[in-house]
Amino acid sequence: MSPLHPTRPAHGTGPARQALPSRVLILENSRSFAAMVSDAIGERLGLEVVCCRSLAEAAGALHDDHGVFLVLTGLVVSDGETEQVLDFFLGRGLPTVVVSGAYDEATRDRILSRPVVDCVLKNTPGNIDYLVWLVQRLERNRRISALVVDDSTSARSVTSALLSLYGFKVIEAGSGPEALEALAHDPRIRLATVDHEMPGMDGIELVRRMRATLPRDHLAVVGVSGGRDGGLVARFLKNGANDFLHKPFSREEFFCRISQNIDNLELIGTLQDLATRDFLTGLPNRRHFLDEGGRAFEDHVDAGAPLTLAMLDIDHFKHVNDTWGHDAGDQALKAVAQALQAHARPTDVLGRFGGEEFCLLLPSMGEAQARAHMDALRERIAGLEIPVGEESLSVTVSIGLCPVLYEDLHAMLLHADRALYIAKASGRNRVVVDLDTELEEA
Ligand code: GH3
Ligand code: MG
Ligand code: MG
Ligand code: MG
Repeated sequence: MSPLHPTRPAHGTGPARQALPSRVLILENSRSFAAMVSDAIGERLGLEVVCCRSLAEAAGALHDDHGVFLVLTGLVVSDGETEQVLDFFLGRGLPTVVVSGAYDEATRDRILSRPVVDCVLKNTPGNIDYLVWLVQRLERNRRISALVVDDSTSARSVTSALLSLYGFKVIEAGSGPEALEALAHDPRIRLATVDHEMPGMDGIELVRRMRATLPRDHLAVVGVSGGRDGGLVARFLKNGANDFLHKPFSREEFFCRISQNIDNLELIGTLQDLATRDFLTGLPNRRHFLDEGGRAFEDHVDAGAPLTLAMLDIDHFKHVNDTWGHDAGDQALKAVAQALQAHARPTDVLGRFGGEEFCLLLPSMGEAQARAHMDALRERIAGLEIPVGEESLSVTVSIGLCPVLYEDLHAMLLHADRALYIAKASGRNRVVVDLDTELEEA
């Protein structure tokens, strides 16, 4: 694998969310508008909102450790107007979005001459949706690194300042080779703006090289140029750029383009998740398990390392559904999936194999170790109290193990299934290891 290829973070594991401030402050003298925005943000994004009606109140809310990462503010409150309001928040270094009922051109220009994130018009159709989107975008940007590639120091700092304003962590590179070096070392870079006119390696060549290792679903690339060469945009796009910006660009155009590209990247991630995850439990689905498991199998064959496959099946699950109802059955499946996930080591490959069947592939574990590891899981699952209304239900699982690397993963699955069948037949709620014998012809 090329050294440039990033190690992809596992699904759902990002930098810790709780480490970042997560409150939104709204300064607004209309109680009804503030309540509408605050409810929408709270309900749809699960973020805490602090509503204030004056600068004095806002000052009170912004005590030490206030946890506010974003301000949405009107321009007129009882103790201040436009300039005082902007000075108040910008002076405290808080990312600020202005939400106001009306702007004349001059006011709007005056506001945009200050480093505010955006100007939003109040009381227009769709504006609440836009604000919710904006808050979510700015909240998420904080976990994304952006790379600015430009040989001009001044152009680089303008773009960097904008990206920082929108919450991204920014990394700068003054040339193509520097950019490739940065990408090789930081898999969190998900966005790059690339100037075309650079000495040595030009922007198009750089994009081509980036794409050799970084596909579109990992890195969004926006080409930038001040040139007027009509064919340039097409060449950027054909060589792998997602989008293009002509210099000089307006701040608002820049923000829209960047956000759209990041949104797309996330959308692809979500779609990939839908294709590889089981909807009910969030575990990898059968197909994904077979793909990942197949790879792990090959690695272990090559390395001559031990590998054990475990197949789990919930006991008398039909009876659980019949007694408690299908919804309670679903809750039980989720609880078992959670226990599995919590019990698995980071290197284990797991998946929901079918209805109430799960698989776990245990790298570097031979028979004895795997048996102990799976027996502990069996006990853990038997100890679960799964709430159903006022009551709770419990379930047990039977587990079949195949500790031998047969010709492929499929063969290991057949052997684990045979052991599972024996576990069921001999009383359930137990772990059985497959005998190292030929399978009988079905
Ligand atoms: P055994 O101990 O022999 O495994 O008995 P069992 O009842 O668990 O096995 P059986 O294969 O007869 O029944 C499996 C049941 O799992 C039947 C099916 O309705 C239920 N099931 C499969 N998928 C789901 C699901 O997503 N949600 C719920 N609630 N039930 C499911
Ligand atoms: Mg240049
Ligand atoms: Mg079954
Ligand atoms: Mg079953």
